[in-house]
Amino acid sequence: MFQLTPSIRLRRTPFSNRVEQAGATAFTVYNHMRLASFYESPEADYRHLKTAVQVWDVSVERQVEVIGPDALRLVQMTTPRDMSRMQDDQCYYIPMVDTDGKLMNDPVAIRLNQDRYWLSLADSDMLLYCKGLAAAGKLDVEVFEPDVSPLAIQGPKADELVARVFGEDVVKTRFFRHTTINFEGQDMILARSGWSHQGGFELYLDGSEYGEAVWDALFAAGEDLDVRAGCPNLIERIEAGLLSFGSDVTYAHTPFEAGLTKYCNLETVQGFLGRDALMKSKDPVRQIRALSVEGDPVPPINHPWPLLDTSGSVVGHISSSTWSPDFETNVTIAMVNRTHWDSGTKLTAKIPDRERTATVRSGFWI
Ligand code: THG
Repeated sequence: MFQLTPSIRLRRTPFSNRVEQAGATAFTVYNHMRLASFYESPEADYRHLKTAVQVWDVSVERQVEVIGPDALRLVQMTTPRDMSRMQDDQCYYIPMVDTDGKLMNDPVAIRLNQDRYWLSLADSDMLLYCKGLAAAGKLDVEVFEPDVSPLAIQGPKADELVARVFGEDVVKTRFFRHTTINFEGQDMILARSGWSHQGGFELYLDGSEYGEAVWDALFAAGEDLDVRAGCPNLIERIEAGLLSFGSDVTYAHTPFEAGLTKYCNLETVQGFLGRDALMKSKDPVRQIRALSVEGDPVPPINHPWPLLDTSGSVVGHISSSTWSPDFETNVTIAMVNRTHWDSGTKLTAKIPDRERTATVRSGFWI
């Protein structure tokens, strides 16, 4: 196996010391920053996530802060989701799209007030694009990366843990809404959100210097809840159909192909730069589908696996796949051509070990 060459360019996070102490076994790079994983027991981590509570260092979900009188205008230029009715305590999952209607990122947008937003990024350099729009459009905004690092608290016991550390009231926060908590004198945003379907919160750590104290407070308060360090879980996120930008969808896809149609409000949105292009892309010829792949656990995937029809023609690609202990099949995300995307369609998946039958499903698992 290879190791990552140490470098300041490859940024550590405010929680890196704690994540290392907790036994992180591998790192990937995401937004020029380290994302730790605990590879020893993905299945044990999965069971634990579904029964207890985990703390995930997802600092790599870097924020682009857009602040100023033209902030809403700038954010709306990048997304087909209508931002005009967003409330000050809301989070929106938004496709960000270029003028050709192609995806550039799929962040969570957090509205702090009408003139101030955070874009909590997937893995691409939206800071540069937003700065470019601001400069070229002579917009009255500042665009920068604040010292804000998300920490996810996920699992069925997350409510109990955040109540103990941040106060009983925070559990009243609804899904994709946020509230303000105070930690050691510092206000921070806490949202009910996160990259799992097990419930939970994301704390937007405001100030790296608080990182280890927040981490320690969560672990001290959660001992009897069996709180553990974790990371986004591949098995669970495929079951949930949570897309990974760069894997399942890329710069080559429209939000319609990504299955994000419900976040495209082309009839009402004003000032979105990709509107004309997306109006022409409403009927995609390929789209994200959930598939189950038969047989024993598939090997790890590091390149797209072709999907073939009965004549041997390529009709799609698998982008994410792994064994699910709960559903006792290989849960899979794929991009499938319209001719073969109906539920129940059987395809041949060219998986490195051998060819296997894949069946298109009507939806994801959870
Ligand atoms: N949280 C935060 N930032 C992030 C992610 C996150 N940035 C990177 C990445 N994840 C962005 N991608 C997603 C994908 C799905 C969701 C959130 C971010 C998500 N989707 C809900 C679902 O599919 O059930 C629905 C959201 C909605 O209805 O608005 O949560 O996880 N801070």
